[in-house]
Amino acid sequence: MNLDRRTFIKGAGAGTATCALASMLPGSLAALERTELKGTGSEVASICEMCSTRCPISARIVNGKNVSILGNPKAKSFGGAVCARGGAGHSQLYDKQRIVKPLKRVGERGEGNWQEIEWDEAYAIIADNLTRIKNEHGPEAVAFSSKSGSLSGHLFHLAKAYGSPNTFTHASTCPAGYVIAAKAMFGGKIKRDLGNSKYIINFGHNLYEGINMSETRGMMNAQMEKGAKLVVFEPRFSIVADKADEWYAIKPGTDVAVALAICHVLIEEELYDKAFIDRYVTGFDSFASEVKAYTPEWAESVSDVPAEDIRRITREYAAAAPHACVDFGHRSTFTTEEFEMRRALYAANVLIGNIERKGGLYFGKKASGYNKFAGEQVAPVLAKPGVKDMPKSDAKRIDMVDEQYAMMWSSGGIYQTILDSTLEAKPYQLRGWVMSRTNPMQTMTDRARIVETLKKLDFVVCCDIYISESAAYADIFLPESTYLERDEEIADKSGKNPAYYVRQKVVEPIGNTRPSWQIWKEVGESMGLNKYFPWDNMDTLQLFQVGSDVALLNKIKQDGFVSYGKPLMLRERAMVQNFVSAYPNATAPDGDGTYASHLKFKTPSGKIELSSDKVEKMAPGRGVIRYREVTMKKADELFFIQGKVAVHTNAGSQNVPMLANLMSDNAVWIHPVTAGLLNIQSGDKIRIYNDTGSEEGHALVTPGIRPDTVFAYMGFGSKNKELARATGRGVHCGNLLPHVTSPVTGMNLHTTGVKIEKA
Ligand SMILES: Nc1nc2c(c(=O)[nH]1)N[C@H]1C(S)=C(S)[C@@H](COP(=O)(O)OP(=O)(O)OC[C@H]3O[C@@H](n4cnc5c(=O)[nH]c(N)nc54)[C@H](O)[C@@H]3O)O[C@H]1N2
Ligand SMILES: Nc1nc2c(c(=O)[nH]1)N[C@H]1C(S)=C(S)[C@@H](COP(=O)(O)OP(=O)(O)OC[C@H]3O[C@@H](n4cnc5c(=O)[nH]c(N)nc54)[C@H](O)[C@@H]3O)O[C@H]1N2
Ligand code: SF4
Ligand SMILES: [Mo]
Repeated sequence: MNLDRRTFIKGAGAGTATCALASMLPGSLAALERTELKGTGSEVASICEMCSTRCPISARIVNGKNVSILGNPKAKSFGGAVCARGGAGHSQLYDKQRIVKPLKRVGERGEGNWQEIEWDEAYAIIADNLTRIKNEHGPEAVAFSSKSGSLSGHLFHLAKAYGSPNTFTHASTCPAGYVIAAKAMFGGKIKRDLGNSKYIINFGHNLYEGINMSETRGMMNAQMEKGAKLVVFEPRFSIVADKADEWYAIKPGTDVAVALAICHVLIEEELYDKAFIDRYVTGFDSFASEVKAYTPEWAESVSDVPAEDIRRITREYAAAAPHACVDFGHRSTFTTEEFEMRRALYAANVLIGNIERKGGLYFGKKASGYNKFAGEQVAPVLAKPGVKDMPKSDAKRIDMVDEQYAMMWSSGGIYQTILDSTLEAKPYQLRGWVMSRTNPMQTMTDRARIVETLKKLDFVVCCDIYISESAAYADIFLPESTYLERDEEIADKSGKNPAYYVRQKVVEPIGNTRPSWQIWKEVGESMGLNKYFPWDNMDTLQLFQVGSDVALLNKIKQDGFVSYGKPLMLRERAMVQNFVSAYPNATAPDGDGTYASHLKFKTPSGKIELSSDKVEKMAPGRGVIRYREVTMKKADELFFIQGKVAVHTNAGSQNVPMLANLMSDNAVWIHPVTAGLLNIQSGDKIRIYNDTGSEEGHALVTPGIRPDTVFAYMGFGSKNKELARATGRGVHCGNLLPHVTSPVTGMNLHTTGVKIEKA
């Protein structure tokens, strides 16, 4: 076969990102279509929730049944496509193992005995218990947690109405590292324009498996259509590594050394953008003096990446500037030095001045700011539903974010402190936990400690669509309607120009399920908190958002995804000119034809803070980005790292029939030399263990990993009996991860040490 690299990329990109459904699942889907496609069909535009990327979709319905899900063609950057998981939405929807009636636990927590009850009874039990805890211990004794999104908005509204400040999203298990680092340096979140990048340096952002449709497609297009070069630093041969021009098997946890060495070369060889630094950056001098020591030779000794390659790659990167980018990644938690790592990656972008340039980093252009530039109302500005005079809690949060993690947003919080508060009364005793769309047993750390926590609490409520491993320990289980059965608020999806989209009910709910907004409102009402829930239903909320502009609401619903204006990057002349010619009242461009003078940062100095006094005050010693050695494992252990797989979402999709059919197990990747020393062959049963836990699984012997490292896809090996297709299959990562919290970001750590032996 004569396949060149581009053909490979094309094949892989399609396989992971778009075509897995079409090419790999003909059996079940085709069968469904053959039997169902005879009736009248229609399409509903909505939003996927098979992962929290939340892509715009178009769902096909025949005879009242959802038969297929495609991307919404109106959302161009998503390419009108969904990934394999997005395409499997109806398999989740119609899964017979989904829970469609509220449940009450009978017997011990986690024993797996349940009794179906009516919603009213569930609400009454919840109201009794939450009211009792509030009266006896104060409302702060109950924690509320949910993956962020519409759901968390409604759950946290209930928390506020009830009086508890203790709300948590998945922040400290996923995005806090890169978001907090961006806050420190740029004053807020920043995006990457991979699609227009000519040179991409990637530190373990596995976009061809950890899929985000628009970014995955962006990177695919950059590589395939525009000839972008991709360099990947990754301890294992991931799919992104496979599709890269160059792959370096970096030692786990040493990315910050290589990133700082790149900065060192940029400064030492004067390859950085001096004019940009002078105009927009503060703290350059102290940064430059710190990185003097971080030579490529030093970085090689730390990371195993050859010094000469670091120098060459840096020169190539600088030559492609400003249309080049060091990808700052997504899931962090590789080491306790996440904050330094993400800041070092951002710094390598700042130095080449790629901010608000094509192929670099840019800020989202939401309606209000965009309209100001345009001098007219190009995009509608939506109202935010809210209630005045919500109760204010005087209690401290259990994670003490104000004192310890001042840059963490309070609705995010340090999730894992729920364990410390419950088990050690730190800083005070927690008594109840209401969780929704989250499965901490798998996705936090130290599963055994979470079991203890859930057993010790007075009262636990879980809202999910399956009895997840965590839900298995609930007292009351509330079955949410899946995303294909519920309406939600209009959501902002702005990129380089404003855009909105909306989740709409595709089919009527199966069984007796309800959407989150309704569940948490009704729980509130059952506790007598009616005045904090003045809206009737989702229609009322949507109408409020659009200021009763029914035509606008209908347009957003009809199209599913509505984009306004023209893409705008403030330092791209052609874009600014395009913008100005479209809007006669637009702000006048600068002398050079750009909006460069309007680029401001919401930091204390109004500039990019390469080094930061604010950070220094908050975390002494961290004002300037610095390398610190971290110990992630014992000398005789192997690094244990994890990642996403293209056909599953975290720990939430392993029971979905179509996806379970594609993959139901995670092998442990081991290098042949290591495997040889341990007398292990591919397929052998192995035990993987450390001081935190022990798991049994099987080995995949592959040269695609460093000899000192083992890898497993996360989310497998559930231990509860309710997830029949997923339970007991594979290695449970959360059972092997100790409970470690990183400074500044509050991230919990997902890399640790393990030993392996033949089972
Ligand atoms: N060891 C290890 N841990 C990790 C990671 C890792 O790579 N390794 N990755 C981390 C990352 S990046 C993240 S984002 C977190 C994610 O961790 P979590 O936030 O816990 O999310 P998920 O595992 O995606 O899914 C949580 C639950 O949502 C349920 N669910 C799905 N749809 C719905 C719905 O519509 N309504 C309701 N109520 N429930 C629903 C699923 O059944 C599942 O039980 O995990 C983190 N934890
Ligand atoms: N198919 C699919 N897509 C997803 C998800 C999913 O579960 N499935 N989840 C979504 C979510 S919530 C998120 S946050 C994103 C996450 O997307 P990514 O950030 O790409 O997340 P991961 O796959 O967890 O991890 C990244 C890679 O880092 C590597 N790695 C581990 N340790 C190190 C290290 O020290 N250095 C370097 N350089 N690399 C290391 C791992 O081998 C892994 O391949 O994906 C999203 N998209
Ligand atoms: S990346 Fe895939 S699963 Fe996630 S929202 Fe998009 S289509 Fe759905
Ligand atoms: Mo995530």
